[in-house]
Amino acid sequence: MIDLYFWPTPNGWKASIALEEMELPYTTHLINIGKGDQFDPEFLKIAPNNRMPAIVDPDGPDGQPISVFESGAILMYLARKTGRFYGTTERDRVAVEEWLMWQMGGVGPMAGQAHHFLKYAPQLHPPQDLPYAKDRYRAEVGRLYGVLDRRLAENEYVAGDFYSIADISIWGWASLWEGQQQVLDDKPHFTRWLETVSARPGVQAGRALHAELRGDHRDKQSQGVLFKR
Ligand SMILES: N[C@@H](CCC(=O)N[C@@H](CS)C(=O)NCC(=O)O)C(=O)O
Repeated sequence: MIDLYFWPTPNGWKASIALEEMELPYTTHLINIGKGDQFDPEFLKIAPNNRMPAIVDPDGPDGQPISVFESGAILMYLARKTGRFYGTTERDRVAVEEWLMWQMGGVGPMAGQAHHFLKYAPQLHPPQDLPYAKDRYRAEVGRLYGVLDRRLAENEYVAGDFYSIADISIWGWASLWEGQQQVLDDKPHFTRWLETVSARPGVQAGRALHAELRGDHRDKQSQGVLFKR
């Protein structure tokens, strides 16, 4: 059994979806980020950046336990462990890593800031309604989704004609496009891909994990822990 340290967010879904897709049994440990569980000294031993997700695999390399933090590293570790969703050739793997890094360095941070300035900051006390920041992150997410749409015009999946951990990494953030104030009318390939990936049973199971706990960080405790306000 792999131990999954999790809260239902786009970064958390990468790990839960990968475990479901790879049919790896796991035990879920909730890290309530609105209450500050990410700062628990025991959690910091496996995730020193005080962010979830993280995993502990008791059957790691050489049969010894291993802990992994950073969702991209978790995806790569699990894909190597199972030999699944990483393509089959060196060219495939390079493409998977290009798009996985594109997600980790681009879509995740930019969409995260878009959520912050479009949804969370205006709810703070006092409200932080910052038009420049809203415009900047909305536009950058739109630019990234345009890149994705053009890539998907020529490839069924993001790394090529095969489903991979790169798709898994992008899907959760992309599925929340409305909250990022995006339009998809001009992105038919993105829309087609979103529907295809959303229909996968492994994606649905990973997305459903503790979905009832999803919050909007409106309460004062969450705002204090997450935004230091
Ligand atoms: N680069 C990290 C980002 C993880 C991350 O930002 N997780 C958020 C939830 S989506 C978190 O744990 N936030 C807690 C906090 O901000 O204190 C990864 O991909 O694993």
